[in-house]
Amino acid sequence: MRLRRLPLKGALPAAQQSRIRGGRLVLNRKEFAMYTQAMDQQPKEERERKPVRSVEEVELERRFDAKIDAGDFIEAKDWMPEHYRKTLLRQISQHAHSEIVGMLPEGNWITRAPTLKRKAILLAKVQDEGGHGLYLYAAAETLGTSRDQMIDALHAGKAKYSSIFNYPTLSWADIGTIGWLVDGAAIMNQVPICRCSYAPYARAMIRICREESFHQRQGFDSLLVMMRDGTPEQRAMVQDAVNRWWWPCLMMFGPPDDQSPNSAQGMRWGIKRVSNDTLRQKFVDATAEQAKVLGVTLPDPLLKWNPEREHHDFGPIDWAEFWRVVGGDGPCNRERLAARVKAWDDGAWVRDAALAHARKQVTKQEAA
Ligand code: FAQ
Repeated sequence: MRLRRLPLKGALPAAQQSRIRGGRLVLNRKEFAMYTQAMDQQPKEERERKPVRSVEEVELERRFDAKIDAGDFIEAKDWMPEHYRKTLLRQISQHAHSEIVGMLPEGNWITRAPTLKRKAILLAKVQDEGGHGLYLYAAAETLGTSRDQMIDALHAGKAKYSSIFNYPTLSWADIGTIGWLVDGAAIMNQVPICRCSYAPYARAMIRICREESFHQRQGFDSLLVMMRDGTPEQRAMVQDAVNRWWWPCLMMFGPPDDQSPNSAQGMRWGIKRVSNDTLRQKFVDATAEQAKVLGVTLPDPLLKWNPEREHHDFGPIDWAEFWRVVGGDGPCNRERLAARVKAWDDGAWVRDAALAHARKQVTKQEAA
């Protein structure tokens, strides 16, 4: 078995640190690849061995299940099954990473916004995304993984973030389109998470969804102005942006239900309230009507209202493209990660200064 040696002691989860030998961590290749995907740190044999559960643990699990069935919330201090904790950690950390990587495509346009008003709106929006990342990292930390560990995993390319942020922003119309479609898809997915069984995540989502609504509205408004009052070139720019973003937005909801390995358990535990396909369909139905108001065409010749289903039918999604992007080979994966790592490194002096200031305050207080 091939081993990887990593001199990373302080930056790894406790379960991994316990296997540090002589100051170096020894992981087999598979464990290394799985780091943060499911936060599974034990060797395979240990994971597969049926755990011997105490009577007390069985009772705790019974009470936990009863709470879930009754629709009660689980708080950070409550007992929870290890798999529930890991599932939440996986989803919340991916969500947090999506928010801060999501700042990058729009951040590129802050200096090029066409008016002072649009610049102020975009600045506020990008700052909001940073704030969402913070609420979500804080919620994930309540599950026992530090923000540093999550950020390390992101920067090492081992943690997922939403596929959508690996597409380029080529024109100003992309910024309006991200607001309308990307934030629109994000809200559709996130409103049900306000009722997630894990209370710290649900609480964070309530505030995030309020802010996302403003993001969606500002995007729609920006596109509407260009479509109503713009030149033919500006209208063509909007149509081009919509053509490029439509299909990747449908992919944001995740794989089809019958190919979604995490859905069944996520639904059972009330982490996920509505399925990937149901949310995708709701999004298509809502945006098809909004597109008419805007005067843009959605790039799908098969998109059509189906009176029997009372939903829009739509064309096949290119899932090979989705998995390619999720696997790290999208148009901008490398660029996004490099920009994130650079921002982190460039900001080291701010973190150092904040820590030095905090230390000074403590010394002053102790001396007083
Ligand atoms: N991209 O079994 P499922 C935003 C992965 S925030 C990449 O269906 P699950 C705000 C999935 O993780 C956007 N990977 O998984 C904003 C899993 O891999 P794993 C982010 C994806 O968890 C706007 C595998 O595929 N929102 O946009 C994607 O039950 C504008 C199998 O999938 C959230 O994170 C994807 N699109 O359902 C910011 C919401 N889809 O972990 C800036 C919270 C799936 O087993 C500007 N998350 N995968 O290795 C969720 O609701 C769920 O995690 C889903 C996936 C629905 C994303």
